[in-house]
Amino acid sequence: MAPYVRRRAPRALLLLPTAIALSACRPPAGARAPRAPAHAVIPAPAGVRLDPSASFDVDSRTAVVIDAQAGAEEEEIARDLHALLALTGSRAVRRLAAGEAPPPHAVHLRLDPQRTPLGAEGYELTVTPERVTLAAHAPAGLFYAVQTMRQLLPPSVEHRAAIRRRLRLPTGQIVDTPRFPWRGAMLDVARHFFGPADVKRYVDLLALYKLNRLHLHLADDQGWRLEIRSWPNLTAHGGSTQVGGGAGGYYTQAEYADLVAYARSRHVTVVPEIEMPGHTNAALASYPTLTCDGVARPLYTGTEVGFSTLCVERDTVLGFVEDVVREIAELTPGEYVHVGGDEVEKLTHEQYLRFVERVQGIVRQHGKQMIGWGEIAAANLLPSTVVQHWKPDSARLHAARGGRLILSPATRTYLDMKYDSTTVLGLTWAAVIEVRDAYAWEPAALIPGVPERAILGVEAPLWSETLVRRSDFEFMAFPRLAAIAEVGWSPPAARDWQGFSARLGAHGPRLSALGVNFYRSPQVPWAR
Ligand code: TNX
Repeated sequence: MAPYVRRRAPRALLLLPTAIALSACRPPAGARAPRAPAHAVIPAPAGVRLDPSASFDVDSRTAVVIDAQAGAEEEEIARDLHALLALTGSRAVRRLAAGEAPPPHAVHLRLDPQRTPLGAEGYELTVTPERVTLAAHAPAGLFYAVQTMRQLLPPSVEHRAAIRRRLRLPTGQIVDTPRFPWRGAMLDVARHFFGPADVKRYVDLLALYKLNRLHLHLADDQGWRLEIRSWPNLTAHGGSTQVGGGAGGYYTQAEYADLVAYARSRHVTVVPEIEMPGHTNAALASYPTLTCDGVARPLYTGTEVGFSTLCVERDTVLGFVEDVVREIAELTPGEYVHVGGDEVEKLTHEQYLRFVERVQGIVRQHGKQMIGWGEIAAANLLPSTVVQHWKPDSARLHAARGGRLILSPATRTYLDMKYDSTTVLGLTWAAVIEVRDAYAWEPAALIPGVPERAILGVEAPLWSETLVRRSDFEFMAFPRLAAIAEVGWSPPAARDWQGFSARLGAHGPRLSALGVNFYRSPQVPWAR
């Protein structure tokens, strides 16, 4: 039996919602080793009933089946599940004939048009000893049902070469929908550049925790990382270095499109960000026409902020913004374009607000919704524009006008903050953030006067001034990103630190099997 499945428990307890079922597993006061939780699913599902005294065993008889009328997305999800289970008896996903019932030992994936309460991302997972049924109203829900099933299986499911790999699922039912539609992670590929393979790997890990937005910070003072065909020097020159003076790099449009498609197949929407009018030194180094004095700036490899700005009143600058937004909008199927807008120190407030409003118009003309950091809320924004809160600032103004916020409080969600004073990587300007700090906060109580309905969701930014390699950013992201994922997905009644830390402890072997370089926080009872 999997180490994290409680061996024997009174049935009645297992029929309660997650929080109650988990609190029943809390160790008595004074006990040292916490008992294994009833399950180790992160984020905690909204409703769980499990009976681990019986199980569905994956073996040579197991087949993955889809309905006769299943579409391409369902089939792809089923194929991924088939690959995860490394089924030996059946070579492929089987499509049922019209009206055919799923055979015994089947794992059956089905979209059900009747199940509207499950919404765009909810699912129902039902396990009996004979069959597993994953049902959803939409493909993303089926995808998340698979992620939950994966986490109910032992960590060896993450490595097909594991010896004595015995895939067993506890019986029961999970019915689950997310609290917020926006559950994001941001990766700064501008300060240090990370190639497409590293980013894809991050997407895979986001999907495991049901995160659905990857915000890519594509341009900053130190580098411009996305090819813009009408302004080729942005990447040719502006992409040629990074913090510390390394070689930098950039994504061609084909690489970016491939990344977007890869993320999409994992139900992650890529949100591109081009910072403006500040944080633009790489652009100012590439094109002197973007500066007020007509002199190109030198490339910059330090970590100061606030010193650069586009010359916002020049026509060439608005033409530049228009070209960049147009090319990005064409490449990006998602609804959003992020334009930064933070930490502008070299313009008057009036110049800044006027520029933000003009950029909003350009983004809208290209059919996208604008997102910007908290500072933009002082401008005259459309309610459809989204403001990303990161420090106590003007974001609440936007909620007051009916707009929505993404919550990224730096003291809770900034994955570039150190875990404690001994962490080698990262910064400390906002806080040191242990795993419990990242977990134990309530979005609807964060900003006085900003109610739940004004909150689109949560996002964890990972700035890369001190992060050079993939293993660096994984160490800062994990396990705190799992905490943020639960803040964004789980209903408040299903959340508590004791339960979360016990479940997180069981993810240690899973993250190790996936090869993730994660921080072994002393706050977490890691499974061995
Ligand atoms: C603030 S958060 C910034 C970034 C830095 C980060 C470092 C925000 C909108 N701006 O430019 O990289 O702090 O933690």
